[in-house]
Amino acid sequence: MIKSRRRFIRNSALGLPVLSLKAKRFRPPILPVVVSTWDSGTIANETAWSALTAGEKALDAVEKAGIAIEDVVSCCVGLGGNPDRDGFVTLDACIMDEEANIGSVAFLERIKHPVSVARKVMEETPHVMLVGIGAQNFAIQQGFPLESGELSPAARKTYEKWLEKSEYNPRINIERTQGKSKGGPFAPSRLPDGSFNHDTMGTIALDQSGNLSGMCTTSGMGFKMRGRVGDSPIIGAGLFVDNEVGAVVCTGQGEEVIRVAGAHLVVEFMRDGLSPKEACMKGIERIVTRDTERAKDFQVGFIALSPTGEYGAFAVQKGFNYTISEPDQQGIVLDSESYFD
Ligand code: SD4
Repeated sequence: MIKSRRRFIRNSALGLPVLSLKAKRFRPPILPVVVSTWDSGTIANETAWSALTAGEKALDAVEKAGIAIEDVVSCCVGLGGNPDRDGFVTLDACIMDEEANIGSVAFLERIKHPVSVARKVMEETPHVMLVGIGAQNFAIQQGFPLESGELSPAARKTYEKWLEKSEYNPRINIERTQGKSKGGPFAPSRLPDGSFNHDTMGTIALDQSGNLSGMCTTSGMGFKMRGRVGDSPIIGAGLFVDNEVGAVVCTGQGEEVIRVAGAHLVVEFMRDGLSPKEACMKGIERIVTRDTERAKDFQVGFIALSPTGEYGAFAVQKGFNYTISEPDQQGIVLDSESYFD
């Protein structure tokens, strides 16, 4: 009784119809569904979609999506990514399943598949997060090969260019995602299929049994300080899954996402009855309205998926897109709406 009264008050305060939660619960689910950040998410989605339609669990599908994108030499995910300002590539990743099992690695070097190491942390250790040399040692013990640590030719070139000025400027990153940047340290790299590659890869999936899981994998912001960790490996910031409510993953300036525990925040808005897109929009509003002037200088994008297969996205700046696959259509890239034009 008290519980439902609280919900009534909360929903009324949001100006939402109180029955919306109930109504949403009866929407027939669309299964399976996979949603990934960016247009480079087509590779992740394709891989996850094959797994989901073969009847695999959402957890397996999102891990396979992460592996697929980590295999691609890109500026922002995996060992081909841009290095930190000392010239080392450091990787962050996490994974979460329908039972709130979680695993995460941060500041991991010379290991090709951080998403799989994160899953091993989840399944083989009593902990939820390993970092740095400890994470690397654990990965080696688990049979992951220690890679050379050489920068990819593209990252080497970009790093040498960056060293000329040694500037750390997230603003350039925004211009790049808006297609304005003509080059420089954050210039986009291309994937083998010719499409532009972008940032952090986050994938959330709903499997044929109606269960949700998600993963996030990244080399973090290029030219970050050595030791810097962003939102991507932090459960509740870069990724959050509540099987009854929804799954959310994000990309962009990690510091701003961590400040508001972004992915968890958006899931909680969904718990209050908002649709995935409305919840993403409210999450972005929360980030922007802390300091609207400063928000003009960074990008954050959320994607969200509900247990009934409804999805949505919202970003601070325009230029964010995401890839969806569902029974009627696969590998479709959608442009997100944004707070700023
Ligand atoms: C980070 N969120 O390390 C990641 C990077 C990213 O767009 O998504 N860039 O903060």
